[in-house]
Amino acid sequence: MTTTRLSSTDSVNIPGWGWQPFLEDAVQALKPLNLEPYPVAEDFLYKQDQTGSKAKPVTVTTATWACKTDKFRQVRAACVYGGAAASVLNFVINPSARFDLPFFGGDLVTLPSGHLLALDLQPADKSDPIHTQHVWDKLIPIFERWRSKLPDGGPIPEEAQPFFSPGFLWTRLPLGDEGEHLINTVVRPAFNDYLSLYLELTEAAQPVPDQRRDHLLAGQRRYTDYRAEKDPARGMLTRFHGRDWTEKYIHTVLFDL
Ligand code: DBV
Repeated sequence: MTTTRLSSTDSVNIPGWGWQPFLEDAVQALKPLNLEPYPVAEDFLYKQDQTGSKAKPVTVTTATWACKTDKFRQVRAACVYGGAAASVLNFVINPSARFDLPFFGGDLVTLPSGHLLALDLQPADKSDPIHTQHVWDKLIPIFERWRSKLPDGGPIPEEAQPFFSPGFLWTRLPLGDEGEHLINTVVRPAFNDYLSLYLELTEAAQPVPDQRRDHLLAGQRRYTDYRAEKDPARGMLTRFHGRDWTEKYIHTVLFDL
């Protein structure tokens, strides 16, 4: 078992972790882009702790995969595994503000209560059609295709609205064979479709002037601040790894703009 990861682009290998194939798909899709490691402090590359009761301890692991490219300021995957207690892949691509690109976001979460699955290309400024329209025109047909095969995930907080696209794919699935089947036959191909559209948009993106960059950067900061403040994983990560580690992880790795 490899527990020493020296670089953020070394492969993540957490025995038993169910989201490994999704991360491998993403890394494969990114490979043509000339990936450089993204600096991540050792304590966040691979963190293992014990949680649960004294009688029934559970080993929990959080590993971070990350890279950067010419057009991506940061690509990072937070990989969390605590056996039946939790299995998570949270994957975000943060584009450089030099390009009129949304964020790629995937949140694949398995808890004892079931799976929560979210995919989106999220805008830095939802009110700006130059930023959104070319994305949404291509995203919505892909969204429609996969949404029809999944139950709706239910309401999301009103305050989160400015950060979602109309192609936000959001579902909750039960544990067990039925949920597993939909993950393999719908969620995984949907993840790959969203990512290939994102990489196609990235390839076409041309640098914008300074003034536009500043506008996009301001929107990116609003998004990142919101995600850091409202991170739904805060409670889980705090239980697993403690409050200091978790706050540093959220602010200096996960949402570090
Ligand atoms: N979510 C994160 C990070 C995680 C993570 C960095 C490191 O942003 C995991 C892990 N998400 C995570 C966990 C839960 C959720 C829930 C553990 C369950 C929390 C719990 O029930 O205890 C999508 N994720 C959610 C919820 C939404 C999203 C809407 C439910 C929130 C709630 O019930 O309050 N996250 C949200 C989203 C993206 C995203 C739209 C981007 C596509 O990453």
